Amino acid sequence: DANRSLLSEQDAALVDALLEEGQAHLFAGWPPAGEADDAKRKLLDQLLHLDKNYAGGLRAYIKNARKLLHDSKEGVNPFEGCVPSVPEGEKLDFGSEHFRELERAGVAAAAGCAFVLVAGGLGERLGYSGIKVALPVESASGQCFLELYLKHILALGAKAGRALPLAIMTSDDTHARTEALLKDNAYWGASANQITLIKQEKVACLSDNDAHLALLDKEGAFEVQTKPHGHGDVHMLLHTSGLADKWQGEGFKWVCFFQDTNALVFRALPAAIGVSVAHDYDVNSLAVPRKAKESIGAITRLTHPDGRTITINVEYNQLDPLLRATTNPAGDVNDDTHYSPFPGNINQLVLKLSTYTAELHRHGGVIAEFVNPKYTDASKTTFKSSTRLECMMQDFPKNLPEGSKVGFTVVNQVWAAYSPVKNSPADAAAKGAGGNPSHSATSAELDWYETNCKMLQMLGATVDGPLPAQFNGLNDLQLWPRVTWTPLFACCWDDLEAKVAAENVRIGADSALVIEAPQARIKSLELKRGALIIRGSGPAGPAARRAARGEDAAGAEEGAKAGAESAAAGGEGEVVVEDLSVENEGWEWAALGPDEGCAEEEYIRGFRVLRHGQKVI
Ligand code: UGB
Repeated sequence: DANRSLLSEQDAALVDALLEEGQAHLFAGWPPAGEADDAKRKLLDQLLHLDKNYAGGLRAYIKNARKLLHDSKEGVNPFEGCVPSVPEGEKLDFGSEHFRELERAGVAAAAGCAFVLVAGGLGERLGYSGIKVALPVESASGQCFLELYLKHILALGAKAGRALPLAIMTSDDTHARTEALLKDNAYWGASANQITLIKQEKVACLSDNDAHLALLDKEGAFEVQTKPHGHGDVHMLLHTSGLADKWQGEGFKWVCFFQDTNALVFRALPAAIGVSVAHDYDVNSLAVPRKAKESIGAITRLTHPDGRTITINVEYNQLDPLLRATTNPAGDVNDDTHYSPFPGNINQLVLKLSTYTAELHRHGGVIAEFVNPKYTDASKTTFKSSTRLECMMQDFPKNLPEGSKVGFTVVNQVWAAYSPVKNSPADAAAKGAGGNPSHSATSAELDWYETNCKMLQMLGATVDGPLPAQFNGLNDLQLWPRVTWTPLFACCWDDLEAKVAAENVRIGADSALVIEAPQARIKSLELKRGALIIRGSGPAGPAARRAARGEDAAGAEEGAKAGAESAAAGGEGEVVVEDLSVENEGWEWAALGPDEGCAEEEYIRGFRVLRHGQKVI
């Protein structure tokens, strides 16, 4: 009461609401008006901000927290009475005729797709200080994740004759750097209004089971502790920003979600869109075979006691106890395929936009929150440190009405669909040693080359290799020829087949092929050994820019000459490679020595690329 004079009408309404919710401790340490008023103002502003950024405001947050904390204390099992089973879904072989038919349908349907990238997380687990979307996908071309994603969307948009929208969810940790990356690269040719950044806010921390908001223990400051709310925020933001409604108004039919560092997403996503179209799915999750106990969620069918069923992601730490308590005393174990029978969720979702917007209007986009306090002891009365509510984007189907069509699409070849960059070198080596995918910058780069090489092989090219390799303590790696191309050159199987006469292509094991020219056509090529960059007449990509700056051993001039000799001009901007044989010193993927100084991007891969010579066309 000694501070009432400081409060505006808006402040007073919020303070009263908080007092009613038992939050008097927030103001208990306030000296009378006139003392520390700036610090008090800061707290009020922070509370107003937290209030504004949660559907239903802080009051709703506290009420939700109280309920979830109570359930957690009482040990309420979120799956009580549910029986898990392996759901039926579409299982696809990458590159099969069926896959390609679905991909064709998906590419056609992409004219009605909006895309959402969740990129609010920092690479703390990875040991990288930058934003993850700025990481190079691979060292051959140097393209970063954001560039790769955007160019895929541009390529699909070019086929559709329409600019396809992309929303990127950022956080305070990633927002400014994501914006700068886009601007510095002139959006890689996209228009600025095609891309919308939506920033997620942190939520208030809770110090006890009564959902008291946790104050920072900082001398002279009145401030609430905050932590991230999780990638599930994306749904609320697409609602409150009006984007989902806008897309629907513009006639878009599907919205596709993906995460920050899976370069292979667009190798599988168009086929998944095709599956959504074929089954008219409200929700379709992309999945891959999953090793038992691997730390990715499992797509599971849950049957409730009343017979209702739901197909949903069950997090890896919940699946094992659920199986033990119900259908399998051995828990989460591999079957005779050497994989868990439950497919792995890779957080790439295709949602039907009309269903999605209807749901957002129903619940404001706040979905299936959970709380995970670390208690000091079995009485579950105190926490080791403050906790907060969290949410995950893949929990969206939990709120869907009965009868909704929820399916999933498994790509049987993990190497073609999922290879994210998540783990530090040490964690990756431990995972690799345990027989699990390492999900590191090393594996992600090598898997990218493998997928591209195998695509060319499946189309009839002769691709030698792979060579054995060891980087960052990961043994038994396979280093395929370093083949990479921009999505503007080929964003689907049909593109690749049309542009590369694969039966006339031979690629030696110790070689690199970088295709940056959207209009390249390869009629016949023998890349015996060494590096070949095909850049065409468009804006240079990173590899060609590097060569042009003379940063590689053989500069652009030599390359340009060689290119003029061997490449005939086709249509506008077209580069036709015919009867070209290449052999040069090439590029070496050299393992880093112990304590060798290097860039962070190299450190997390365990190698650096030594460029001894190349041909540039
Ligand atoms: N992300 C945000 O944008 N905001 C956040 O607050 C948090 C994350 P993680 P996670 O695919 O391997 C998920 O941290 O959450 C973005 C599934 O739960 O890499 O540990 C972040 O930038 C799990 O079931 O993943 O695990 C990134 O783009 C499994 O499928 C994305 O969210 C696992 O992903 C994922 O964040 C997986």
